[in-house]
Amino acid sequence: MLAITRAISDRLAECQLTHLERQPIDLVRARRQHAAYEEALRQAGCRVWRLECDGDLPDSVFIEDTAVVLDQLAVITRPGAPERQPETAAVARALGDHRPLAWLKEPACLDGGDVLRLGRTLYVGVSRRSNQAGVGQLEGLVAPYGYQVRAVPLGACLHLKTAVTQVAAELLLLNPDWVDPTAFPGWGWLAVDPQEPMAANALQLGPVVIYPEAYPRTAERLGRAGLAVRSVAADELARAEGGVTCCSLILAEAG
Ligand code: CIR
Repeated sequence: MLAITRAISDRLAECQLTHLERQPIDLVRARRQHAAYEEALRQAGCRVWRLECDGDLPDSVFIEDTAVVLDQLAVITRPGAPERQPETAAVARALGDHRPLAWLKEPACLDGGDVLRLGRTLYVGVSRRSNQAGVGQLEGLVAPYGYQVRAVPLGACLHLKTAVTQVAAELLLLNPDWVDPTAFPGWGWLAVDPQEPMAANALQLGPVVIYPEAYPRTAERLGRAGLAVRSVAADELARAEGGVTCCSLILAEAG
């Protein structure tokens, strides 16, 4: 597996914020945590390719939002925050070495954080960042490869993957206050601890679940379910509303 990451901008503290108050961000600490996250990716079997940051783009570390990468193609998104749209250019250049590219176009808006791939179905959160035109265009691009696209209504959270992620072969981790579990037929699910509403964003890589150490109660639930939790400190990027899925694009490498 290849994990593409992107270095943290000096302007991270000017990031987009939707649900959090702006607070100071310690850049040194954020970069240390980001490097430790990359190390966790390596230990889980990924080759890590860190793209340079564009210093003018505060949120560019959150690379997940710029593309939806499938085995057959990469769809370059049109992020819902206009300030974030310039982030896609460098990511498209990098992904062009690995996949045929397709682009979402105005009036589509879509953040990769709103796209949860479960087998051949792409669930897309209709959020402040991703609209129906984004869902429709994505469907048009991926249907020829046998993927279905399903729009999912979302509660008061930033992205679909703030509310639900896959943690094992047939198991989701979700916050039932933000997404209806019946939207994912055939999937088992585990709820986050009610005291940890932000705890549904986990990054599954094979048998390992990379998971923020800030949510010990939910981590215990994952452990009780028999999952191998690899804990990472991610609280500094969480001040910018970033989670563990959003700091990488994971793709299978050829050969
Ligand atoms: C934003 O609001 O766009 C960034 N500050 C955080 C994006 C996090 N992305 C993600 O979870 N996929």
